[in-house]
Amino acid sequence: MAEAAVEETGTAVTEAVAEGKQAPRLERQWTFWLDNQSKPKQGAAWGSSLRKVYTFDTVQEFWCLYDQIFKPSKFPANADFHLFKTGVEPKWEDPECANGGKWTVTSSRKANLDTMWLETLMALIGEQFDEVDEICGVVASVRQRQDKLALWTKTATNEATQMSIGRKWKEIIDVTDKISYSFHDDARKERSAKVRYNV
Ligand code: MGP
Repeated sequence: MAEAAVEETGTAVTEAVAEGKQAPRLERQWTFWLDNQSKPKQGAAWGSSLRKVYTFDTVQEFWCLYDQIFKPSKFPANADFHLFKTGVEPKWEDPECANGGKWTVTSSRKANLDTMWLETLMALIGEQFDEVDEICGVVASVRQRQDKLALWTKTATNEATQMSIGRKWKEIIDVTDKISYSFHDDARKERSAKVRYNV
């Protein structure tokens, strides 16, 4: 889907929701972001194509957005999708993420990525994690070789909390293979950050 179409759909969702009855509010606001690097500009800095797409706080808006835009399998390789708490930017530089890290799960089947992504989105907006203050958001990365999903959390050094989140996430996305946690701080220093925890 072209960027312009994403924008148009966002406007249509706003109008549809405005016309509708008062929808029940979610516990908090969430923001979808998109980084479409399928046609990267030469020499462009990381993040130059990262854009905030839509902020919502009702289930109604969530389903409109998910159905019409945010199915990772619809996108070409090298697109990243994000759902983050509103106010937190999906960057290591954000104060909420700066001392954080991420649990990562890989998927070699497109359909699988869509399913895990949707299960994770529903768990986040439905506040299913006990350590809710520790969650920053989730990123789906569409890649030629292997798609990825990463759950970003706030305090990387808090091993007990991260392990608990990792276990819960595996249940939610129905994964039995080991998943691994890396620190953003390590990723800043070297291209492939070492694994700090496994669950
Ligand atoms: P990545 O996309 O997190 O790694 O970072 P991945 O997914 O293993 O690689 P990919 O090739 O499949 O995308 C890739 C590179 O992007 C990093 O080495 C950084 O140079 C840059 N980068 C990624 N993130 C998330 C950030 C960020 O938050 N801030 C900055 N400054 N650079 C980043």
